[in-house]
Amino acid sequence: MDDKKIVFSGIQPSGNLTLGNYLGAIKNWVSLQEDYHCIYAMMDMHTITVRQTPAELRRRTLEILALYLACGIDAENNIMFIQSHNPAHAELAWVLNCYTYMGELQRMTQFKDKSSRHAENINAGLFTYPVLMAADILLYQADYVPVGKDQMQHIEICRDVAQRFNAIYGDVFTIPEGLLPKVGANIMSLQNPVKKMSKSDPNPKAYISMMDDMNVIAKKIKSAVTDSEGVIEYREGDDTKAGINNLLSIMSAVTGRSIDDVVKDYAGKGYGDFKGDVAEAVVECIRPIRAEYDRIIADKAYLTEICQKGAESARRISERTLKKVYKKVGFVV
Ligand code: ATP
Ligand code: LTN
Repeated sequence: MDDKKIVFSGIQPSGNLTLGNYLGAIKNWVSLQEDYHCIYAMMDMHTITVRQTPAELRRRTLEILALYLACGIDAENNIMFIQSHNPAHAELAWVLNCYTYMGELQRMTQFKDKSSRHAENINAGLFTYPVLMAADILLYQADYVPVGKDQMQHIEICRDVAQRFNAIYGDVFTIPEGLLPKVGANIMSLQNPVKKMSKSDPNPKAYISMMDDMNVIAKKIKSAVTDSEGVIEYREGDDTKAGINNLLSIMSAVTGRSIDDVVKDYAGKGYGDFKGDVAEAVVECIRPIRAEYDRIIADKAYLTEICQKGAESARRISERTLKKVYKKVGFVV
C-alpha cells in the first residue's frame, strides 16, 4: 500500500440531490480523488431512520451512484458501494454504541431537528445515527471526511468516540478530520435563507434539485427570497442579507470566482440582473452533469457492477478494523 491518505464520505438516498449536496460535498470529493484513496458510499442504512417507500429507496440508491459518476468521480480509481452491502457497518456500530453516551447524542442538532419534524417516529435509529456514521468512517481508518457544515457536529462525536476507544485499547482507530469546501459549505434554502437547503424540504421552491429541468432551475433562482435594500453586498452573519449572501456564495462556488470579485461586478446594479446571471451560471454548471447522468442511469448493468466490486473492496478493507476491535473488546475471534 502506498502512503496516500484515505478519504471517506457518503450521502443518504433520501431524495433527489440538491445543489447544496453538490457544492457542499460531491464537488469537493471530485477534487480529492487525485491525491487520496477515496471511498464514497450510498448511505441507505442511515436513510431508514426516517420512513421510506422501499421501491423509491432502491431506485434512489442507484440514482445517487449515477450522479456521483456524472459529477466526475472516477469508478476505476475509487471505491463506491452501498452501505448495506457491507455488514461490518452495523457490527462496528453496535460496539461503538457501547462507547457513546446518551448525553452526547442528545446534543446533536440533526436529531433535535429531525425528531421535531418526524414527531410520530422518533426511533432509536434516529438517535444513534451518529454512531453508525462514526462506524462508517472508522472502519476504513479514514484521515479525511469531506462534508458540508451541517455534518461537522457528527464528525466531532466520531472523533470523541474514537479517542475514547483508543485511550482504553491503544491505537485502534485513525482520528479523522472533517473537510469543508472553501465556499458552498452551507447553501441555504431559497425560500427561507436562514435555513439550510435540504432535499427533504416540503417546498420544492426552496431547493435546486440536480434533477430539475433547466428552466425550473432558472425560475427558482429568480424567485429566491432576498431583501428590499437593493444592494449586492456580502454581509456575514446579517440575517436580513441572508438571501443575497446565499446567492453570492452560490455564484462564487459555481464559477470558481471569489465573492469579492463577484460583488465588484454588480456595483450599482439591481437584484434582477444579478439573479438572472446566477440562474445562468447554475444552469451551465448543472447542464453537463445532467447530460452525463442521463447517459449513465440507462446502464443498470454497469451501475450494479460498480456496486458489487465496491462492496467487495469495502468488506476487505473494513474486515481488518473490525477484527482488531473484536479482539480488543474481548470477543473470541
Ligand atoms: P436530508 O434533508 O434528508 O437530511 P440533506 O439534503 O441534508 O438530506 P444529506 O444526505 O444529509 O443531505 O447530506 C449529504 C452531504 O451534503 C453532507 O456532506 C452534507 O453536509 C452536504 N449538504 C447537505 N445540504 C447541504 C447544504 N445546504 N449546503 C452544503 N452542504 C450540504
Ligand atoms: N450523515 C451524513 C451522511 C453520512 C456520512 C457518513 C457522511 C452517513 N455516514 C460518513 C460522511 C461520512 C449526512 O450527510 N446526512
